Amino acid sequence: MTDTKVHNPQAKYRKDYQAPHYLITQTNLNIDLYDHQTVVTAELHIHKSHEHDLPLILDSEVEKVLSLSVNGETLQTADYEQSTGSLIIKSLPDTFILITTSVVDPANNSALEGLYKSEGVFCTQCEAEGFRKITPYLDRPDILSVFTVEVCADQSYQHILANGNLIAKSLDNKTGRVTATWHDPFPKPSYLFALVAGSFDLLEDKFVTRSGKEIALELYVDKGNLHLAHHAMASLIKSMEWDEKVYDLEYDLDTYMIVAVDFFNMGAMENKGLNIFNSKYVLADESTATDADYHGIESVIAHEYFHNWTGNRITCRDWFQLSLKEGLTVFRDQQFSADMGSEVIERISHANIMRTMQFAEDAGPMSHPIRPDKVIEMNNFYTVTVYDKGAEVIRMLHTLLSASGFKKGMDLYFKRYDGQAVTCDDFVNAMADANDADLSQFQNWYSQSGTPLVSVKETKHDNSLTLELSQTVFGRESSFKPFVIPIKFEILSAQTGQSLKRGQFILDELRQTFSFDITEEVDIVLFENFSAPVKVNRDVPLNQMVRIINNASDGFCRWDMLQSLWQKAAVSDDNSGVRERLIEVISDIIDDTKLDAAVKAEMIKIPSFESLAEGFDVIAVDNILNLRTEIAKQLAASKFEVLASEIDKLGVIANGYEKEVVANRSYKSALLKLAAYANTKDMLAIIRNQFKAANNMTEKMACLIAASIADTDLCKEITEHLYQQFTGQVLVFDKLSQIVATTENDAVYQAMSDWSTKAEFNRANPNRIRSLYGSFVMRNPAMFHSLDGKGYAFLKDLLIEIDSSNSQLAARLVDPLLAYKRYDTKRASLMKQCLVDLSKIKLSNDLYEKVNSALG
Ligand code: B3K
Ligand code: ZN
Repeated sequence: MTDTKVHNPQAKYRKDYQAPHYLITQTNLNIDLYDHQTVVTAELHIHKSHEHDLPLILDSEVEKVLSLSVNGETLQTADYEQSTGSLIIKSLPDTFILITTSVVDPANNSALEGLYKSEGVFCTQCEAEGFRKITPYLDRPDILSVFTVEVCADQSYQHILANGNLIAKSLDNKTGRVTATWHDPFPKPSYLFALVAGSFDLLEDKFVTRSGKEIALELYVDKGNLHLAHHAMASLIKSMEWDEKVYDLEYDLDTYMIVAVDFFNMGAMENKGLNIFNSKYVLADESTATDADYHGIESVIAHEYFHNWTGNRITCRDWFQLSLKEGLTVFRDQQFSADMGSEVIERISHANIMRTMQFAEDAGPMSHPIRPDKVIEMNNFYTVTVYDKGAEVIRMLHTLLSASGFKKGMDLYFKRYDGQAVTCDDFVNAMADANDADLSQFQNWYSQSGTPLVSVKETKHDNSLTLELSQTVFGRESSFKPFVIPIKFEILSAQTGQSLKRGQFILDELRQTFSFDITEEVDIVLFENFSAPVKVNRDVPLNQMVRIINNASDGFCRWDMLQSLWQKAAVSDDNSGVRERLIEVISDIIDDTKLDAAVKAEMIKIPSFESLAEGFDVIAVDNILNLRTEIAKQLAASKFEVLASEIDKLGVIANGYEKEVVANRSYKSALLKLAAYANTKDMLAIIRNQFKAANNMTEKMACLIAASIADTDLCKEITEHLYQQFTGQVLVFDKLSQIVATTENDAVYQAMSDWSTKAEFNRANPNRIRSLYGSFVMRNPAMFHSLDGKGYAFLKDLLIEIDSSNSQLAARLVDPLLAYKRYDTKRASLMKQCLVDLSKIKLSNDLYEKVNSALG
């Protein structure tokens, strides 16, 4: 079975939603697992939702349907119709039991959607529309059914798991096959169905809920990896505690299971009671995982856990409402991470995601509202817009209604809709009703795509400061409806730097004026804590920028104004003096001994190519690349002594994942990376010594990254050293792949080709492809955008290879080509040609939708 679908994909529209004509109250499955011939028997208890004579149209993408019966009577082939993607049965009674028997081929399922087998493990991924690949069904999220599932497999599979509670397990001695029966008492949509059969090591713990119920926690990992599961388990327990404390939400089943698998298209999946995780988001210890990995695990474990209420207990009516569960759950996991670590660092990282990825998506051909109106392939809409902008929209509600108002809204949402499949409107209405607020205009965030641009003009009079604000959306100036934009602000004395006032106001008209009674010269800080996902057009004089960088109370805003200064340097003439000023400011930051280590690390980082590109209408690739290296080199040369002594002072940092040591490692990594631009003998010696002394992966990777900047040979030497030390450990291999793929010269192609012959590199595994080739296309702008077009052609060939086996993966990797219109004519035409070439071959729905929207 491949994922390649017929080539006339039909779009679905949100406006066409119809309530289901049939409902399935009970779903009893028998799944007889075999590598190529798994037989799935589904007993579905169905009734009509109202009186009608309409046919039952099941979604069906199984290999083969063997038999069908209605109320015990076998259907003849004339009684039903099979067309692409569906199975249609006519003339049905009001209530009936439908039994279907069909066959699937898990071992040949390289798309990793539906039921698949990889490396000895059977597992499933059903969201969004994968269940129809397992059995014919009404595969839509508003069909909620109680599932009982019998899974039969050879007794060599030690663990046979499905959602809910294990109610029976037996072995047939004659056949050597085990049958495990699972029952999930909570009605659920098919996308939350899961099954796993394999042999694992099991880490067990327990959690006692606030009301005294004991929950068994079970974490299944590949044999030999038990020692890598403790951080994930600790993260789960923290998540359970946090959701009780902050939202009064307790877990509802008796067991919470997490299984880590190596072959997975994304991060993880929140199946009811049985989360399936990409092993990257479970396995970690200090010697193999970095602090970033630890953070990723903690936040993904939390995210999937939080879905139990925001997603599973209350789910989406249709897939256009995806942000109902994803935006809200991302917001909740962001709150959790901020509580576990640092709010400022979290906001910096989310603002970076919004600016480098979401604003870019919104400026490109796949731009869509957080609640899309039109979809061809649903898998294409698990986007930074639906997830991250969706979370920013929820955050604005939290800001507008206050933390306690937001909590009241959440309480009402759970009270009203528990056990139902609902819409984004339902969510906003619960927020409005609980607070007696009118949120009708706020809904514009759900219906309109594009990044709002807020222009700010400030005028100082004797006794007042006036801000004239306006909002617009590029390309839709005359047709968009104004957004409700909360603006958190601070007013600083220009002379003393002291904070005079902090608060928030709301921009909700096209143009609005706000005045403050102020007599002295002041600096106004806007969008504290990134209070709205907008671009800001504001001409801040250099001196004022610097004062804000030095004095703003909000660490996020100090960082933010520094990013604006970088942007200004990127677009200004070399002789404008902006670069010199930027260097001065960063030098002062480097010298500042009072700054918090984690924030300081963020402030001395050279912004990514993508974040500087965000300020350009036509992205000036070479200018941006040059600016980054030039400034870094000048800073490294002029501040080398200080950087080196700071690295030295930090010394050997204690291991552990406590906030303070993580901050120190982050600071040290940033120092090493910046100092590496000095590529002097002294620096090479520092990298060598630091590498030798490092006793955790965070510091080792920091040295490797520094070496990749400073010296090719040293980089190769450290890569080889780590490869030898961790041979066979694929998660470490992936880190090294990223370094190989970001080599900034033509040797990168040979290096990637050599690297891909290593035993660890399995082309069927999405993690391997993403770490090597994904890093090349997303993190190596110098080579990907090289003017000879080689980078683009490389990606095109890769997409052709991957699309027929794993279309979801291909559709993720194509993104950098879609934005061709934002590049200079030479690059744009090379990129476009690749898309044109792709459009001429038979593509999956996933890739078809993206390529065509870009060319259309
Ligand atoms: N809900 C899943 C993502 C499913 C992606 C389908 N292509 C994980 C998450 O957001 O928690
Ligand atoms: Zn999610």
